[in-house]
Amino acid sequence: MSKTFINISFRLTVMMMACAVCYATDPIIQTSFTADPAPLVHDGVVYLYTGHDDDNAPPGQSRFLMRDWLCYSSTDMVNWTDHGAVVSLKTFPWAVQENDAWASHVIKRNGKFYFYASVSVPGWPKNVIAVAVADHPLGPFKDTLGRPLIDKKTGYIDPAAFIDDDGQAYLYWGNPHIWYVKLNENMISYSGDIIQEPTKPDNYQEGPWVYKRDGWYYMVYASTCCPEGIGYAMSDSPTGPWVYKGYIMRPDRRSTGNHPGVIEYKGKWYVFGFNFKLNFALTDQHHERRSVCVAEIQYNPDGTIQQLPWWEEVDAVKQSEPLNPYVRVEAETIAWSEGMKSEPSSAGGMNVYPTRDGAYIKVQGVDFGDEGAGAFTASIALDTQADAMKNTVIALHLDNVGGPLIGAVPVSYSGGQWKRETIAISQATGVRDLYFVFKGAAAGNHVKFDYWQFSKKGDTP
Ligand code: FUB
Repeated sequence: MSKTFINISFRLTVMMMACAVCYATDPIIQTSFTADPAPLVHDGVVYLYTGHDDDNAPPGQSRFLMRDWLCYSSTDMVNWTDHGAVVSLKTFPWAVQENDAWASHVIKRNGKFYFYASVSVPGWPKNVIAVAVADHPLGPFKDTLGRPLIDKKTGYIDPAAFIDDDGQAYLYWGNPHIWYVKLNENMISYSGDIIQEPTKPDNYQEGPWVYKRDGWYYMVYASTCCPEGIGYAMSDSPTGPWVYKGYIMRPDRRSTGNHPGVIEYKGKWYVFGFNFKLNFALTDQHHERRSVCVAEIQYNPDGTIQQLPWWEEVDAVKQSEPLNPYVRVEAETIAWSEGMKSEPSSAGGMNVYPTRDGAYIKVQGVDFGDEGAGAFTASIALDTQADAMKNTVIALHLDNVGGPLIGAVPVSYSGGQWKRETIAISQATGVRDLYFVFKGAAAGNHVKFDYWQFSKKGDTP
């Protein structure tokens, strides 16, 4: 055996064992179909608001089925905790209730969180912009106006707010034109005329996202319908003129849309968008069942942005810090999953459940430390005494779905009530990817998993 082969093989083994390079996998949410990402950084946490394409969205382009908006959070950019629907059409009782919960944007000001979204009202044109307010990024969000903030006119979709350094806030929106207005300090009213931006950048289609970096204003947007890429323009003012600078991501036939959102988090910049990878893993028919993706972006010295390849080819995002397993972790904290769904938990927050035997969750870059874990506790529930479920376990594997087994939690009948199960653990040290594999779980929604926590060797669970 050659020395080179031994070295490569050793390096690969070390990477797998120690998770030397911990990556996210696009799309970043697999338990629901998500679209129109609107990330917000608050108190060291990324809150990712998304549109929600219903699993039953009918086949065909532009046949959206959207009734609420979801939220996920992360502190490492690869493990995302599911908070479920934080706003729904019910928040706006004056809006059409069956559909059209389109793109949203959340911004904070003076301790409050302002949620702007496209909804529809009866008649044509139908799109308007609603606003709701909360004291916390996860809500509850309340419709304080009881009517649209921006009323009917063609193209009133895809709101995005921006607050300049001088405190002036702006709301942008529109397809196929860009509109903007100056928001008042209360963020739920505006002053002056609604202006149609005269310097609409090349390829602009929809989904504007405005931010400022190093004195430059950036407008990032879904471009070139259809398919959509992500284009961007720069300006020395929040009201333009906007100068087109090119693509952050070129359009690709694999996706009709690509509505973007951009943030800076822990010193790195990220662009979010979406693809149809999960839909096309299920069927070759187009359904409006989209999935949010993320990639890191790099700036050139002149402030322009380096182009990225399409989502399926883009470099995976690096985990910004390892996950601590010695505190309570919500089971709906996921880097990647297959066959899993989430739902509101009877204990508050969300829980997850497997929809089939072999369904699994990957939690990336878990730091067990040098001494390692001695025990594992999970809050689980089972609501059936069916023979088929008698031997169900949650098997804990490291590194990959069939990697070293460090323990298996028996899932026993609890009448559907939450029950804590603790098992002994061995051989979990260092930074490793952790897999929860549901073995013996029958189809349906019977095994529920709410949260988990490891105890260090020698500590009482
Ligand atoms: O999600 C519904 C619509 O599709 C959004 O408002 C647009 O930006 C496009 O992504």
